[in-house]
Amino acid sequence: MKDKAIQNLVTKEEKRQKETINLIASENVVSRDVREALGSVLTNKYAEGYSKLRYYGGNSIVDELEDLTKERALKLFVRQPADLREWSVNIQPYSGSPANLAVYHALVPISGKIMGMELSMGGHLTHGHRVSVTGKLWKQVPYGVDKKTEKIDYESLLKLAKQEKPNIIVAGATAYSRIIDFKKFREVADASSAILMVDMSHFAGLVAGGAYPSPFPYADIITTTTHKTLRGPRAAMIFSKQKYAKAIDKAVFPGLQGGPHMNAIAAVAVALDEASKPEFKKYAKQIVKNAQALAAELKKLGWRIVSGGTDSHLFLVDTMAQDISGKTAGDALERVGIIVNKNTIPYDARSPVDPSGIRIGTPAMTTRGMKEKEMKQIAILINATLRGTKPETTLVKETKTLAKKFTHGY
Ligand code: DSN
Repeated sequence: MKDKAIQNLVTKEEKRQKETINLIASENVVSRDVREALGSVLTNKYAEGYSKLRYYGGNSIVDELEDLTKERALKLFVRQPADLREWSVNIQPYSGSPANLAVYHALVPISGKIMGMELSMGGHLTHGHRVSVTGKLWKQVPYGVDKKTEKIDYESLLKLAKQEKPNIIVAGATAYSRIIDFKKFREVADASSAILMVDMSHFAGLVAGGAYPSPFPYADIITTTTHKTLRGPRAAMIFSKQKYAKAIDKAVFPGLQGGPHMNAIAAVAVALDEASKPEFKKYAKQIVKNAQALAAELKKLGWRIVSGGTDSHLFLVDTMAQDISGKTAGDALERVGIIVNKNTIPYDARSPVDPSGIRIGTPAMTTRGMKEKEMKQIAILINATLRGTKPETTLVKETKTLAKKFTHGY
């Protein structure tokens, strides 16, 4: 790169990534092919509209690209060929937030109700939170988890939906470690005549790899980002049952977006093909095994894991149970090279800027080649850091040595 200032920052960031242990649940390490597609000449092309219905010339090749990407997306997630006719997919959303916004824009009248998991319980801003535009244009009906089990209580969910009659119910979360029962959500949606949307952004890769139940037999709409467990570029997709497809397409373009990022779409196509391979199934299962091993080891070392464990790629640690705030814990871990994010835990009495816990996820380190043995080592490093049982300088060295052994993907 001729721009030395930027090249220098890219090189430094690559070094930082390789020398640290990345436990951010929503991050991953994409393949070289995904990066090549992102950096390709496709970034030069404007393609407002949809395949064969563009507002610019020169789109015959990107039309092929868009069609192929959609075909790959449907093939990966809609397993039964007979069901393929039922589903449509829009692969133009720039990322998860605009994808969710497009769904509401298409299907929920302004001031209508979005029933979504409360942010502090593990939901997402775009599930109707008041600081997001999704909570300003629409009214959120928030649901949470049971105080004792810290799991979704489907009876309360049903009661709330019947009482509030939301227009749309969103199943999905950013900090909920348990399997979501999509069949129960379907029953709740049917009982309240609501549309059922699943935001599978966090666990899409696990669904693709068969390590998490598929929402496709139950949902009307499924949104997902492509850069988390799915291990693609930063982008998103909206799957919808045919009867909603036209409204969704119109909401994405011209409703909310301009020209699609064709380079990102090409990278999504690459990631979708990678996710269809047998190795990806192994990868998805290993992500869950690693999260379970890490949670179990931390539990053994005396840390309280929210809901007692995990069925997925992530879990929450209640650091306040040991009198350490989430921010203090996150900062201390970052100083030794372990990257997590501070996170609220259900019924948190503290604020999101300094909450009671941290969120830990395994997709990135699993891509880099780690297995259960390394999860045990990471748990020991986390425990020593947070309890201050070893000098920070020693922990910095131990973390770096471990991280540098696992750089697969770079
Ligand atoms: N910020 C993402 C996450 O980390 O879960 C969701 O948008």
